Amino acid sequence: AQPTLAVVGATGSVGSVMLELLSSRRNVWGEIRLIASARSAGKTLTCRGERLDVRELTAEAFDGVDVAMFDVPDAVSEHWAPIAVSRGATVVDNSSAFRMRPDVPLVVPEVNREAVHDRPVGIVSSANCTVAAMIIAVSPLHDEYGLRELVLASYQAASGAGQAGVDTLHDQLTKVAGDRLLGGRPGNVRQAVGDDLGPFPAPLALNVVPWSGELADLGWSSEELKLRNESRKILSLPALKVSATCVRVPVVTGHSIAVHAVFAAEVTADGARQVLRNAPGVILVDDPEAGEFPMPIDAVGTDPSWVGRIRRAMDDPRALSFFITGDNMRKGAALNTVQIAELIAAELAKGAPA
Ligand code: 2RA
Repeated sequence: AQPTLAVVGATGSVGSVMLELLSSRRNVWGEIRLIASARSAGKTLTCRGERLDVRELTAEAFDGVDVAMFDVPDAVSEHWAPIAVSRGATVVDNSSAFRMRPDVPLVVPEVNREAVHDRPVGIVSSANCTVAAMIIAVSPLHDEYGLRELVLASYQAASGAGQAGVDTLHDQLTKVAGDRLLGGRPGNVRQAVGDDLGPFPAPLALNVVPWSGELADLGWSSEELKLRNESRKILSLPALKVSATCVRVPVVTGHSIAVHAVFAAEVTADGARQVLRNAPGVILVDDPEAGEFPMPIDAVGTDPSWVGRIRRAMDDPRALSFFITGDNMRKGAALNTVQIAELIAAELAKGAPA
């Protein structure tokens, strides 16, 4: 029989993308069980053309479940993932709760799919949305040229902060739209937006906010440390030098990252394009003269990382600069988690030890 899949957080914004993917990808699942918090339980959602009732998150909800995908806040994963494992499920967790634990693999299938099979506590973590988009392009270049350092600037969409982020951006844009000069007069965006900041520390409309996540050590944000720590773990490069600045931008969906990568070997832009042209999960869009760039408005709703603006550093033949955009709700969250779950389903189908 095909494995039973649970979707925990099914009513959330990432959860709904998971259901969409499960309905459009080749089906490898038997029963699909939708699970959510008590306040969201009882809703009925559609997946694979079936109307499914959303069940409340309880221990019993995991009885008979082979694989459980979680897209819930860190604290909820922290508490419930071990319970799901104790009821027999293998957990694929999209929160950051377990990502840096040495006994939990952190996986982006295009880069390190083999890590899925070594999961001593029955949990596999999916990577941060910005990391997932970036690492898919950086990894093949590392394989070819030997990565030594990453200097990153992210341009992260409002939907990375959930539905609240999207609603806040929409409300703020409504308030600032219409007055063509508003963005050009000091202080007026703050005045127009008022105190409706939602999940952001400052107004997002007509602005960029150089912050994502929570305050961490030495002035770094938690998001910037994720880009450093998760990249090191996924690439197995514990000494990789990473410096990231994570910025929220007034985009609904689509995270972008400007990358400066320093390698051991000399690189050329054409050589890098050749490597990326054949890389899994990458679309090369690199023709500035024709106005072709990786941009959120094109990447949204698609699976790959869109990569362009590839050029060799003017002052270092071992360094490349380039730009990446990916749909943070799909490959950044729902798709990466679904792909990992499918790898586990394939393992179960072969009768390997779950
Ligand atoms: C964000 N990467 O964009 C974080 C969580 N999705 O807010």
